[in-house]
Amino acid sequence: MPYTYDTQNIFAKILRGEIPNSTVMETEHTLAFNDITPQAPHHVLVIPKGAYVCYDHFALEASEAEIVDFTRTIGKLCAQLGVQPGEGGNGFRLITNAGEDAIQEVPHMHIHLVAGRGLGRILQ
Ligand code: DGP
Repeated sequence: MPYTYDTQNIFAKILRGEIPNSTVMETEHTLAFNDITPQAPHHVLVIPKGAYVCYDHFALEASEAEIVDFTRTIGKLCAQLGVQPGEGGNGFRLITNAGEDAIQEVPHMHIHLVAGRGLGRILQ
């Protein structure tokens, strides 16, 4: 199924600089900024700069350089926030919503990085 990217989605506007954001980290292919409605002391949205609708679109069609950059940026963010469980932090959770059933609100691929409080179980 072809992916149709809406260039007017809010994250596309953020990437074009049309809407302000609270940037936490920026690399060649990736932008990370604070969620406008934080659900935890740390709630960062990590997005590729490329026009990908959702996770599967990104995973299937992004270049290896984009995927590596994206993945490494999340690792660096965990280090910057001090939440790495192997390094004395208390841990974190990554969430990506894709499509209707998952209630994806913004149709530009993003991963929520949430940390800083007990997060409970999400799957039983
Ligand atoms: P999702 O349901 O996974 O598509 O979550 C979208 C998230 O985007 C939601 O947690 C709120 C956040 N969000 C929506 N609009 C804006 C915005 O203009 N700025 C920022 N920083 N976050 C936004």
